[in-house]
Amino acid sequence: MINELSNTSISGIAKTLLRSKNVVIFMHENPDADTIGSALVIASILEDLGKKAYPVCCDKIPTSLLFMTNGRRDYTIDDVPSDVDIDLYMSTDVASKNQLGKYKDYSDKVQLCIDHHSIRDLTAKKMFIDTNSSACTEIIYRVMLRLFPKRKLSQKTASLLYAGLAADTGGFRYLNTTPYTHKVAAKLIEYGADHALICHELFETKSKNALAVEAYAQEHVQYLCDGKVAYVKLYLEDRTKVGFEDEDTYDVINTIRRAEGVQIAILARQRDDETFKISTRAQCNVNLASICAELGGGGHPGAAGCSVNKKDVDESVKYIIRKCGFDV
Ligand SMILES: [Mn+2]
Repeated sequence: MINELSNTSISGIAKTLLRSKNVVIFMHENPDADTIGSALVIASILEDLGKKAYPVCCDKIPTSLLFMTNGRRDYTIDDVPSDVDIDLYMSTDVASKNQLGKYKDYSDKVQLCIDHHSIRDLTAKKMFIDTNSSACTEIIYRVMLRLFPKRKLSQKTASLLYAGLAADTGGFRYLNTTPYTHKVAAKLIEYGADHALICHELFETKSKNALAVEAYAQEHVQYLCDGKVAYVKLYLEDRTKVGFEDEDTYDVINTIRRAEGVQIAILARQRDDETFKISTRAQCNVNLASICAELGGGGHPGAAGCSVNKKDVDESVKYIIRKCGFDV
């Protein structure tokens, strides 16, 4: 299903890329394999076409995903040489202006959004929003096919696209996985995507700090509403006490939602003196994206989040739980 905000097509994306010379591609904050894979493959398409491409992310690439970037940690706007005239700013996998983080002011400059999130406040002149795509890299694969119908994808490109697919479908387990996802994955393996290594890096390997914060979360999780809601709150001081960084908390929400009977999992993680980041997951039929959008966030129906003021965090969590149909 193409979102009603969409006003361009795969060939429209291809035309826009062909017309541009110097392109900035924004990834979202706390970058994941999908936004990284999408941006880097678009960049390599553009480079192949003799253009200049600058993938940009407001946050560092997490250690666990450095296998995708050959160890490169930073993709900042300062990488764009000052004498280069950017003629296209675009974004991949970015749903909201806030997800541009410190580059939020660039949101008005974005002329092309390629994404699979339906609820969004980042808009552009050209939008391709396909909520049926399991991952943004599934869309980028179609762009590649359009631009180079005869060419074999390189192993590197196939691996980057595969990483996005695998990550956003939880290893092809989530509801967003479609027959087409599997077809694309099969093609990417034919092109040499290193699927076993990618899945090992994405799902089987964790930093000791990540394991520590997950253990801490399991110890401190509260089961509310007859065990249907799992909720855990992490404070700034827990970082030094337990020993973890932001990037180590990526899987905490998945750890707490695995408890039997849990339908809604909520993580409230203090980001700084002022704000908490709330992440939510649902195993039942609710639309967390629209609930979180009411609080200024967004995401997918089953996985969404928002940032709230420190003083509002408890009320916001209660609001989300009630909106999901539970008494708290
Ligand atoms: Mn995605």
